[in-house]
Amino acid sequence: MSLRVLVTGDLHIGRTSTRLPKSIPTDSETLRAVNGWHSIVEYAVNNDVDLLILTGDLADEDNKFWEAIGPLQTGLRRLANHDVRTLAVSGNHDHDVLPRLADALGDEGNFTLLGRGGRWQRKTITVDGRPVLHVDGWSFPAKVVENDPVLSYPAAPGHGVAVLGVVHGDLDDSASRYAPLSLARLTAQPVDGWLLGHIHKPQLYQQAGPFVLYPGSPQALDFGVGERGVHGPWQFEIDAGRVEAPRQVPMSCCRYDDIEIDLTGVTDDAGFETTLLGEVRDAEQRIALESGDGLLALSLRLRLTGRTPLFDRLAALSESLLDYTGSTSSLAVRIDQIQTEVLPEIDLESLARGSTPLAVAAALLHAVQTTPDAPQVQELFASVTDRMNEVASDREYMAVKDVPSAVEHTSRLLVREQLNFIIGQLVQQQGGEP
Ligand SMILES: [Mn+2]
Repeated sequence: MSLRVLVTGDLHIGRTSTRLPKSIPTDSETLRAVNGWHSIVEYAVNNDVDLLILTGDLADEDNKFWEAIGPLQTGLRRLANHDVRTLAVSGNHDHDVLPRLADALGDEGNFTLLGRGGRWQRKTITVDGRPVLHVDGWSFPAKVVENDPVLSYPAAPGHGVAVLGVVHGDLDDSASRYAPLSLARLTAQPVDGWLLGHIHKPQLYQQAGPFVLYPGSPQALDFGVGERGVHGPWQFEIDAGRVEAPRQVPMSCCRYDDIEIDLTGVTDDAGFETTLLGEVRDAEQRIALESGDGLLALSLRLRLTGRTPLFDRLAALSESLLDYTGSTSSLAVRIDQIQTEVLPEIDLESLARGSTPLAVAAALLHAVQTTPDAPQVQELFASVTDRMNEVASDREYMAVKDVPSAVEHTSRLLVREQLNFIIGQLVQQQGGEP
């Protein structure tokens, strides 16, 4: 009497994956988030899934209602025809769309929207007339919810039947306007597991007490913080009241990733080409293995690091790499960006002595690398972040694409990149080798 559960969320039907290889046209059907939904439906039908749980933000926005409703309806009917039940909660993006969808479906579709209007609701799943799982769900009643919905969780006992909680919200960010959740409060509840939505990065918290799972978006959509790495729904079994730990089913048709390539020891042009090509091919193979058969497109950002005498010619040397399209016919590759943090072959610490511009820059880079939490370094990151925000919100730059958003991660990268560049230039002005 086991029950197979598949869980996913944050599909954002209506969006399209971007920054992918040129061989895949940007208007290709393949890249639309809705295809992630179709893949999940097919997987559920072909793999004896009994219950599909959706953790909110299925549709991107209210104005995507018509784009989302057709495929969702078709998919839910197909699932119902194969005896797959579907439960969902709404998130901040589809607080309005999902209730309309549930009303439009009526009794067909074997679909239940749980916790309408922000009121917890329990649905009991039975197999052969016997209860095997209680699912407690809460749906976003509006675009913004400023308090933790788990505060009103009724925590009804399962009486020997497994219990799962489903809610869309922001974990451990108490200032969030999207249902701030607390890991401590979640794990203190008498449930076997929590299934969450909102964060696109897949993440499983396993500790004493119930597991807490963000399944993440099933299809990666861009180079955003949560989109890198493997994406797909998660699966687990429930047997005799026991809930297995969820495991991810890699499914996304596209993948975004960064790789770091250390160029220390690379001294000539041929060595540079061999090293880069070797590293990119290794990454391709590793990623193809991890990502499952559905992977069609890979977009990579390279970060070049280390010390090499080629440091001042890297831009020219790596230019042709931007035309790279992959080493197999089954996986199209795009090199999206090449970032360099490469120094000439110098000893940073000895260069940092004194008060010349070069010494000051060298001391700063040394501090950034070795003591990133020092007040002076933190101040530098903060002022770069402020300046980046200023530029990003300036009217003059509104039309410019790819102005990086000033998250701490980007400002740190930018500081390191620029210090490397400045030091490289100053060393060169001094006549090459220091
Ligand atoms: Mn959300």
